[in-house]
Amino acid sequence: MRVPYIWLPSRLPQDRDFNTMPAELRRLFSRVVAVMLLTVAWSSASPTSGAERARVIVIDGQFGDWKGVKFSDRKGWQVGLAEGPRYLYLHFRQPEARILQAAGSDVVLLLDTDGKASTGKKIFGMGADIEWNFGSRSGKTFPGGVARGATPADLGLVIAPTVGSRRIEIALSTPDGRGGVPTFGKKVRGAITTPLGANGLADEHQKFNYRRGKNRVEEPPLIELERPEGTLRVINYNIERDGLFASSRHAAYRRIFRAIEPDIVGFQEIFVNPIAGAGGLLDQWIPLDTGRWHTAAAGADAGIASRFPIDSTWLVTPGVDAYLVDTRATLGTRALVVVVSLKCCDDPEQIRKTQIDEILHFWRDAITPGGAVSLPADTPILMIGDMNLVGDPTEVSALREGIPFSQTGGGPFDPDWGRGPLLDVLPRQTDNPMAYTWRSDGNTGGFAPGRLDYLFLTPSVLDVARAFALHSSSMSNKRLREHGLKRSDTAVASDHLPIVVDVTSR
Ligand SMILES: [Ca+2]
Ligand SMILES: [Ca+2]
Ligand SMILES: [Ca+2]
Repeated sequence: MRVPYIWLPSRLPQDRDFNTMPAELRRLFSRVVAVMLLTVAWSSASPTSGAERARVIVIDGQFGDWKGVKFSDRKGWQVGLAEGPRYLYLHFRQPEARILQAAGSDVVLLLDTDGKASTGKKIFGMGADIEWNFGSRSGKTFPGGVARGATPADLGLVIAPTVGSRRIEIALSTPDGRGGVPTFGKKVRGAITTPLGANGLADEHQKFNYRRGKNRVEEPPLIELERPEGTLRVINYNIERDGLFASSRHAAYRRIFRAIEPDIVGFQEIFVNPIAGAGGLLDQWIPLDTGRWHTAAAGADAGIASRFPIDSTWLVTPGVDAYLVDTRATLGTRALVVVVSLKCCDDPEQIRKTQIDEILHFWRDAITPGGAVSLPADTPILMIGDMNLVGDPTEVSALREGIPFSQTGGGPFDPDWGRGPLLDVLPRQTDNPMAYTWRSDGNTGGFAPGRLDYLFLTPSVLDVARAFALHSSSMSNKRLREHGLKRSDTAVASDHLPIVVDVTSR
């Protein structure tokens, strides 16, 4: 079991006041905002395009969906609530950025789910039925007035983003009276506070009230699993410590691969098995009309399987490979696929930053004449993988925008062939208003599901036709039947979900 989060100081660069930034930083900040707008535009346009736009909230670390939801506000804390058919959604803005699930983060959520002071823990004039400590990643419910330990899975708790942020959005399941989730009544009360002072909790706290039915939202439309005609389907799949090769998981993987039918698969966590073995399994499960699946790996961990020939392979840095795939049959050109497994968790964060710099060094070389590697201009590039981005949010922007941490490899550059930043595709689950890609119910660290896996691509030469994460547990029986899946399949296969993008050449 690897613990996927690390500790970082709570104050992060985005706390800086925009107006006091030096000009260079302001320029950088404007670029970040532009990219964020691009990402929001994509994520809000894709699920609703063509259909009447219903009000939806997606737990994806983007906050445009909360616009207009009323906030309580006291001493720099703001809280807003909404509810959908399956979840209660809560958004809060903190006085400063935090990595919420890191030891030393000191935010506690109290929720009086039935609005009755007579049930739950008596505190701040209410009866809190759920207490969740984000920093220690532990919680309690109070059935019959007795405290009982609760996990994120017990509560259906999902948190975004996984990187440090001032703004946080969470979801809690609302299946009244079922499982470990306390009953939700007509009125919900709560408080966000810190575990200091008397009572184990700070006197300074942000209280809030919510009347059920006030901010109702819909769930986003289902995303179809089929690959749109004429597109190239690229998926990323962290297979959890060679789990693809465990025969006990084969039936689940077979159903998943048959439901998704990828053209190219980027793998992570192939440690001891040969990548050719992955190709052999795909030959059994989703055989090609002619020939066999192509595979390549430059080292352990990352690897690729492809319907199309793989012309070149580079070891970018340990855990990161790049492959030139002959995708001329669908894209009209070859594509570079960078498969990434960044250092996780307890490892020093500097390792991950060094890996990011080495990726950017390779990238700049690849899109520039001379040096060790040079691609034909405007070659489509995808970067997919388990990024393990769980700390400093600038690790995401560094990759997307081409901003190395160290100046020794050169300064910032535009990774989309000199035209700007990469697109962060940000797929959400087909049948769930969530964008998490990692979920390990009962993990000893108490971590809530989170977004660890990413798909980035060069938007000036690639269009996205469809994108999603497959999470079988949140699909209806009808949908599971339609796609030949079993409810437990994605959880049996891996602690990561497969994430999918269908692209065409622009
Ligand atoms: Ca959101
Ligand atoms: Ca109560
Ligand atoms: Ca070059």
